[in-house]
Amino acid sequence: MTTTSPSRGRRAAGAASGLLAGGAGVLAGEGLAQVLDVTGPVVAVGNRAVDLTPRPLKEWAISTFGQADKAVLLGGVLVTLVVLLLALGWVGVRRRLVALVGVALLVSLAGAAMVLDPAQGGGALAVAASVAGMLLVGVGGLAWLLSALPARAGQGSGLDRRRFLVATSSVAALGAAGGATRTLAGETGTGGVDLPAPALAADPVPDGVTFDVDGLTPHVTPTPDFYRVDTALQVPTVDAGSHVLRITGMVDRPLELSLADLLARDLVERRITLTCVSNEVGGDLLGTATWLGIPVRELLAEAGVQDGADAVRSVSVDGYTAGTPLEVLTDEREALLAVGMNGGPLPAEHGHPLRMVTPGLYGYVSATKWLTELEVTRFADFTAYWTDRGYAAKAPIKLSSRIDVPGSFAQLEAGDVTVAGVAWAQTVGIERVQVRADEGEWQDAELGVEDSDQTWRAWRWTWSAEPGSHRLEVRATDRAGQTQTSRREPIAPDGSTGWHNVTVSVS
Ligand SMILES: Nc1nc2c(c(=O)[nH]1)N[C@H]1C(S)=C(S)[C@@H](COP(=O)(O)O)O[C@H]1N2
Ligand SMILES: [Mo]
Repeated sequence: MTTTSPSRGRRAAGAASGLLAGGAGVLAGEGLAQVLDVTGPVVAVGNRAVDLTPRPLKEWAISTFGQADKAVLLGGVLVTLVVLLLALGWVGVRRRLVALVGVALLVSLAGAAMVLDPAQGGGALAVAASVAGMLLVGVGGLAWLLSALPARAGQGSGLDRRRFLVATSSVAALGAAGGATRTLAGETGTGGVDLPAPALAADPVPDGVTFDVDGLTPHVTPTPDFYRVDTALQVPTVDAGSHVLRITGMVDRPLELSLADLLARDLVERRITLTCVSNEVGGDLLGTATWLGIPVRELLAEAGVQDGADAVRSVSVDGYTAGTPLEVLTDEREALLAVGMNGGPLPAEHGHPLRMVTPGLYGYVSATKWLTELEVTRFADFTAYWTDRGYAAKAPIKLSSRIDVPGSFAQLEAGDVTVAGVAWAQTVGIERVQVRADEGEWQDAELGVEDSDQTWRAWRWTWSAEPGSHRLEVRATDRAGQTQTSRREPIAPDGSTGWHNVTVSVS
């Protein structure tokens, strides 16, 4: 009898072997990486994928999936991996070498991503050991499974089947051990920072800063509700005890400051509204927190900035970089290196243990989280993460306003309706907010008491609503006399413009 092509059953068993060995390999790599304290293969591959994603796709992902964009990306990476492993196992029934080389290539790719990961703290040896574990379990496991595959599905001798069973359960056990190690050892904290009381506490929030209106954004954003935007697939966990900030570049005296050195200084506390350049008109990628920190200009003065410098390049432990104009970091707006947020230490997602907070500039050029270095330099001499992707090098926050209530498509009853929201023009201040219905006359809204020109300002207006469908619009004027333009600009390259509007129906 001459065998032609392998039976479907054998092919399926081969595909399953590919998935099992590959999956076990990944888990073994994850477990080893966890124990050896290096970035694991899944996150490393995901991080490379984030960096390689073209900007339009990234923007589409953020606008379509919002804060879930990272979960979607990781899901995509995993689905691709599963499909490749099934295919390689299927092919491997006939061409074992092709399958083994294929899996080895996948492992090498993951290994390369691990080596290139900017957050890769652990040593080369630890990375090599994790990759070796993946190779051993992934490639070795697949070779064993394929060789133990019963000759014909359903027809193999009892011995054949037992051999295959031993192989599958051994490979599965190795994978399970890796997965369990990963899960059990995966809990890492960020604690260990005792923040001293500020030398200069924030002024109390003035009475009347906001209005008692359901749905109106609170003046200070609770930390759990504070928006988060960063390129890190896995929030970096930075050990506060050994963290060092370096001030380098065009300075007379380069500085190296531990967190303890920084905390020994006079800390100031201020409320500042942070804003993301990706905030669409009407969007919620902004928030106000009480930040505790050290004025950047004091540290720059100590380092002694040299003539000719016009920029500070900030660097994060995760490899992210940003460029901030030197003048902004040294003027009276007093940008901070923050160690605390809303009365507690910075949470990991918001940059623990140290980040920049710069009033008046979009976050991508001024709010680097997990900060490790400030390099005094010239804009002509470097580019940064987002400027490499087409965003502007200089990005002051644009004057803007938002209607919080009523929401879009709200169903209202005729009569007096409260319309309310926030407006912001950080470092300039809000002078006036106006609202109109159905392109009628602009009406002045009532403003909340100003906290400072570094925070947003609440507004409220009472509208006598009549039955029908209506469109409400808002626009703000800043203290420099500039009124928001109606022209709609996209978020790239330096922030959106246009008037926010909501359509409501009144019965
Ligand atoms: N290390 C690092 N810092 C970063 C970013 C980042 O991707 N990586 N994103 C910036 C952007 S675009 C914004 S808007 C702010 C957001 O800060 P938050 O996540 O604390 O709200 O962080 C900035 N700092
Ligand atoms: Mo941002």
